[in-house]
Amino acid sequence: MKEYRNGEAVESAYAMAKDVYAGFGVDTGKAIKEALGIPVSVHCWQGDDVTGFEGAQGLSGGGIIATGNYPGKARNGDELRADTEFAFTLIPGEKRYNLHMHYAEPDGKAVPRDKLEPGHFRKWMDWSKAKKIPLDFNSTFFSHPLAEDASMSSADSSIRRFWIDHCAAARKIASAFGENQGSPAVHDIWLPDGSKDLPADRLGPRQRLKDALDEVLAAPMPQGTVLDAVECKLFGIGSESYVVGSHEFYMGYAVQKQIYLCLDTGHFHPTETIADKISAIALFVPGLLIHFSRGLRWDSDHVTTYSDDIREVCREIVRTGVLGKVNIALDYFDASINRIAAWVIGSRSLRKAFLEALLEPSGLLVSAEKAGKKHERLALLEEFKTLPFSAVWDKLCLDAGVPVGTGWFAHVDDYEDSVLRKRV
Ligand code: RNT
Ligand code: ZN
Repeated sequence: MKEYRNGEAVESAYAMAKDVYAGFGVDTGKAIKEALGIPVSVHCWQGDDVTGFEGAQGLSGGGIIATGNYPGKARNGDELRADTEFAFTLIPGEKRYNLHMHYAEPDGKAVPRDKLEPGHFRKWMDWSKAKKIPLDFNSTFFSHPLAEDASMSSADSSIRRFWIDHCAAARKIASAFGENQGSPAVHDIWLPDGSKDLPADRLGPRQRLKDALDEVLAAPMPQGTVLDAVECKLFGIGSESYVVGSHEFYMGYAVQKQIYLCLDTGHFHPTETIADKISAIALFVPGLLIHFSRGLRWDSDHVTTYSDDIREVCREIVRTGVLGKVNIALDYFDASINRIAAWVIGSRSLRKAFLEALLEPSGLLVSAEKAGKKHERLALLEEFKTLPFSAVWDKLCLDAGVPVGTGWFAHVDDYEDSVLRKRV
């Protein structure tokens, strides 16, 4: 497909758009800069359908599923890093990279997940340093024989011990990332423990999970190296009736421990949006981690798009003024389409939503609200929907040195032909 917007066309459309926004008191240049500066943690697991490097055939268990068999998934660290680097050339703005414990590279040895150490992530850390891409991290409580029933909430003390040690080991690795990059790495704890049918005992597993988390978090970590986060979920496949780590559980826990709460946009009731939760929770926790995803019927992990839902979350983060205490991450996995394109679509859509939020003349909304002119507030919201936003977005891409509009398609096609299709 030929991209019709060249540099000149982008600049002239932008010049007009800039004037329109200036009329509303908005500095488009400042908004572009700010939008480009928001670090987005891109998830490694879209590159290989959450398979990891432990020799598994694919993602298994945990109530999450990657469907599809598009050719060319990354099969090892070198391929995943190469695919990521290529995807990053098409994604504007600051980026981080989010790893999972099962992406360790222990040099052909099979090291159990409770025995992994920072050295097993040496290649990732060297890459991170060389490319100046800060890393984030996740314990991996799925795709493992010991996680078939439950992990840190298990009634079996030896299984619980394994996963507590795993989580503590992951936290040390995250801390090593933090040392390596000179700024904290987020360590997110999500586990799938729950029950398909109505449980008789809802308290026991929650008590055990709380005790397990207490033990993991009790280990002191070097100051400023790791940000602990806990991620809730309403339900998953196989945990329709009960999830141990529910929203109330982790919200209570994060507030009590003063750690980060992770809200995944796909982890709530389909009509429930997390936009309204930001300001409420921000008052009680040191920070939030947002997993930008797209829930669709039973699935919480479709490719993130520029949807009303996501736009509202971004607006709310910006309006509330909490960008500084919110870590932004992507979380989805689609194996049915070109995986690089999936990264590019989700990442671009998210930054687009942040740019739009930063361009909102929100001062006018607040003034209308304060003056009791609610009709005007509503009318302004309607007016803002048709501001010449796309011209500013194109300019952001131009400034960032990434293809404008559909200009990235051809690059992905080339990479698919020359690299991905050769992986058999
Ligand atoms: C699952 C959670 C979790 C995972 C990743 C792979 O529902 O959203 O964040 O997607 O850890
Ligand atoms: Zn998530």
